[in-house]
Amino acid sequence: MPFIRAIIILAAFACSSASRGEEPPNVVFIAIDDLNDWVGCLGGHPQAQTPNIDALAARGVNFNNAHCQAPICNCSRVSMLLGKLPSTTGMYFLSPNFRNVDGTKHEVTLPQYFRNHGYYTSTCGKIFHGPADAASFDHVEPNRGWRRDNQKISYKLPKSNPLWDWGQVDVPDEEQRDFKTAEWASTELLKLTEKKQPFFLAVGFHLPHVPIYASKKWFDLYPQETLQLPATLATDLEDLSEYSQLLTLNPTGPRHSWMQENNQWKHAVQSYLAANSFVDSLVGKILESLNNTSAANNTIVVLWSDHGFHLGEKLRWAKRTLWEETTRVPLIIAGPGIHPSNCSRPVGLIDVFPTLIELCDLPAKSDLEGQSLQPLLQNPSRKWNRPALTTFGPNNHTLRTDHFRYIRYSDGSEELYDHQTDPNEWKNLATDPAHAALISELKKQLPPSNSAPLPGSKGSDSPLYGEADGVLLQDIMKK
Ligand SMILES: [Ca+2]
Ligand SMILES: [Ca+2]
Repeated sequence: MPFIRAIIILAAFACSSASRGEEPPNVVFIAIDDLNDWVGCLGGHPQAQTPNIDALAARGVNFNNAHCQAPICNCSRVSMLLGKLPSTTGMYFLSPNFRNVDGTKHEVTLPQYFRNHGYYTSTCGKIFHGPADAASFDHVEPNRGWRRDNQKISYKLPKSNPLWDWGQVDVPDEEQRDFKTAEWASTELLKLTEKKQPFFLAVGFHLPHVPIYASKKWFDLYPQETLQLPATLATDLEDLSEYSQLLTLNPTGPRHSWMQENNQWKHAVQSYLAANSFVDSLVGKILESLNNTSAANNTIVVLWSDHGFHLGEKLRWAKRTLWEETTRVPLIIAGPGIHPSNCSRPVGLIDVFPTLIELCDLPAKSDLEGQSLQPLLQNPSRKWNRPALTTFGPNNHTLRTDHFRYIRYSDGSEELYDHQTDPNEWKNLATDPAHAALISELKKQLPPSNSAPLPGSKGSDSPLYGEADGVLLQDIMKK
């Protein structure tokens, strides 16, 4: 089998190279877990310091209206890496692993597609939710380094997931897991450039996912005395359906009222910004290493996060909403032939798979549901009538256009926000007759059918279940 695979790879490689008459570009694929728009180049928090991500954005296309297709790790990553919508696969929650169910176990992932077409694929850190998919990579580097221990340093939240913690740690940066990942990737790049094959290097950072820890150096960037908190509106939830309010309550995270009463809001914001700056420095470490190789001018860099994160916006914490602070993600594509610019057209992570195929001149894959962003890479302000779709549980969808966000839940309740006048999504316009025609048009663009959750999904009985622990949110509300 290895021999046959080698023949296939050589044939694919030869064909691709012959048709192009040049070396195929390499891909460096950098994922950051739970990073929202609190990045300098996205402006989500006015004090965010991320000079390395900003520098990457300044030499590539910064998609500043990019959105995930699902608002939690597993289903977001599966959607992106399989190039299929949650409503198509039935993958809506934190489980199952897509390789463990009949409907998706034979799917070819993004890195696997590159592997099948002559690329050497190598990875470390969190790309897939859970262990790296063995079929996708020639090499999987194990995680190393400190991530957390059992000593919580902040507060014990009532009924919370043990991962929920934040604060400054004394662990040296060099001993932490994400640092080790970046260190490995920097060395791996040197090895990969010596290979005869093009490479696809996938690097996944675990921060700023909870527990949100960073060392003093990064906390010192954000003194609490001058730290700005996100804007909130005390009456914000009053124009939402009960379903919306229930769905968006994280079953394992803190309540906003608890964060305020325990004087932890500012501390958590500080921790999140500190972790972002730490990860940003590690992105810089990888890109500096890349720049020191002969592959620098022939490598496409893609940087993305699997979904955003609320830190009090709309009186919510973490993800699991269909609002801007959860759906919006960093997405930067830089590389040969890509001219620097900002693109504000709505796009999705699902579009990355067909984009990379086109940029690397691999054969088109006909079953992908995303759309190549190559036209926007060439002309970022061109017409683009495709809204970005995000789904949380069957039949709960949101569409983001240039100007609006429309949400429709499975109980029929709706929300509409005008981002030109209301970037915080405070005023629900869905019942305003002036927008009836717009809503009618947007409704037509929702998936016409929605697959049932895959067997083995925790939370499959109802999207109102928190899949992490099977607790019904209504019960949580009563506590
Ligand atoms: Ca995540
Ligand atoms: Ca409101």
